[in-house]
Amino acid sequence: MITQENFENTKNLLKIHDQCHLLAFWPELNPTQKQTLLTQIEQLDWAQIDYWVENLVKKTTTPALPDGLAPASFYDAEPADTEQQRKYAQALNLGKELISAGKVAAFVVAGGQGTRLGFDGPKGDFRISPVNDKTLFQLFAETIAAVSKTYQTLCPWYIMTSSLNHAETREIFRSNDYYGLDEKYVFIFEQGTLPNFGLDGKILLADKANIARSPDGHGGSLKALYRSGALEDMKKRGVELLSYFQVDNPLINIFDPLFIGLHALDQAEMSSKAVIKTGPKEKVGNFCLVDGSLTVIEYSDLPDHLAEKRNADGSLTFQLGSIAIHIISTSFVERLNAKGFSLPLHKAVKKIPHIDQHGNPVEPTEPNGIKLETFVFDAVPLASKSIILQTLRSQEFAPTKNATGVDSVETSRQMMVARAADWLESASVPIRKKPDGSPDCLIEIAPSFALQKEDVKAKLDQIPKIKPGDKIYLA
Ligand code: UD2
Repeated sequence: MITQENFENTKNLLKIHDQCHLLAFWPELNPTQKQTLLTQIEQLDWAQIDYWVENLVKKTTTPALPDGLAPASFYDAEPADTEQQRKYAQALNLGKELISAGKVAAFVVAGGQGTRLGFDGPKGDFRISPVNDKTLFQLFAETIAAVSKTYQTLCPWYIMTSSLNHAETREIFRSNDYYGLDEKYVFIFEQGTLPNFGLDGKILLADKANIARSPDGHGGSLKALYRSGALEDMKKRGVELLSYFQVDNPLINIFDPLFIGLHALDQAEMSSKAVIKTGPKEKVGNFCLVDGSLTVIEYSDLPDHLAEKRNADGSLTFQLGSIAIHIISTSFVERLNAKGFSLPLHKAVKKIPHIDQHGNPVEPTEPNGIKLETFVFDAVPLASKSIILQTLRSQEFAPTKNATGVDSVETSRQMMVARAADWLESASVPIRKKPDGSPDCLIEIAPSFALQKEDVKAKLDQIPKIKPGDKIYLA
């Protein structure tokens, strides 16, 4: 129920923050719309909004990075010496034990849409696999099923969606019968949103009764896990570690016992996988030490002179790329939320549909407003301990970002075929190559057939002779 007092309080609040236009269409709204709008206004973080407007929305300069950035240290993909060999072996066993004990869950952030792919829907529903045309969601589900079978457990799967695709994602899972997984082990929850701003600092209206908002970034996952009840659900199940990954990476090794084990052995709170960057400006985050504290600096924020800086041997000084693969301890998420925390906001200038002061819809053709979002890797410096494990790009990172070109559907499929060929060749299965070195056939290895290279050797009797031009599906 809206009281006059209620309304007056809101009006005053808006006046103090110079956002009175949000009530411009009040007389035209019906009671339900009025209630909706008042609730939306009340729920905004008014303690922060003026700060955001002054320091982010209206600011055209980017904040300077601290001096003295140093490269971060990391665990090599292969152990460097015998001492490390022992540690990796111990970690591998511990990782396996933790997975078997049901203490590790899969966690995918899937709030993004397939817009850059030219695909109108949740990105997880994009068909990516090279032979059987499976969707990203299906590949992940099959991996989780195969891991559960191998480790004789049931691995839960947490899926974060956004306001853009929550209902649709739920329906995709329902209509695909949860891809054969037990529905009780699939927890789908929605991330939060943040208001959109005009370049003048005014909050935009989507229509006369609704504030324009957008998802709060994958960093929002750390709050959404808590608010949605997912964390509570994990506690009940005894889940202690989350294997965090992005929806666009079909090569993800969701349950990597070595990574899980190193994180646990070192008592880390949030750990990361890294690849050696392809070049100074590859579009991945950079692992850096800032005053001794591990921090990820997005490629767009790392100045050229640092991105280009090289060691005496010619390698990049900041060579470690963040590929958005993390192990996150549930106790860390709990600790952050229990005492209250906020991640820094990053701004993006975007085309944002809204209504103007006359109530007419505006469909911008040029960027006209600001979206704010948080990045999950900004939680790394908040962790009491954080490790990095290097991984091989060819085995684990094939982001599907664009329709064509770099990090595209095409490169992602090529990498899936190349990895499958590599796994077969490692078991001495001959594969003919084209002059450019890529396999002269299409191969898809389903997770049920092999989760890792070593699994292939045990199934040699199931592999047909592969001829150039073949399309082979191994399941
Ligand atoms: C991200 C990383 C980049 C690198 C790269 C690897 C950032 C800012 N950069 O690049 O450093 O690791 O990935 O592929 O993250 N998502 C949500 N909710 C949101 C926003 C995004 O769930 O509000 C999900 C999205 O569905 C996807 C992931 O987060 O799974 C990454 O989003 P992106 O594709 O926009 O990330 P990108 O390309 O900026």
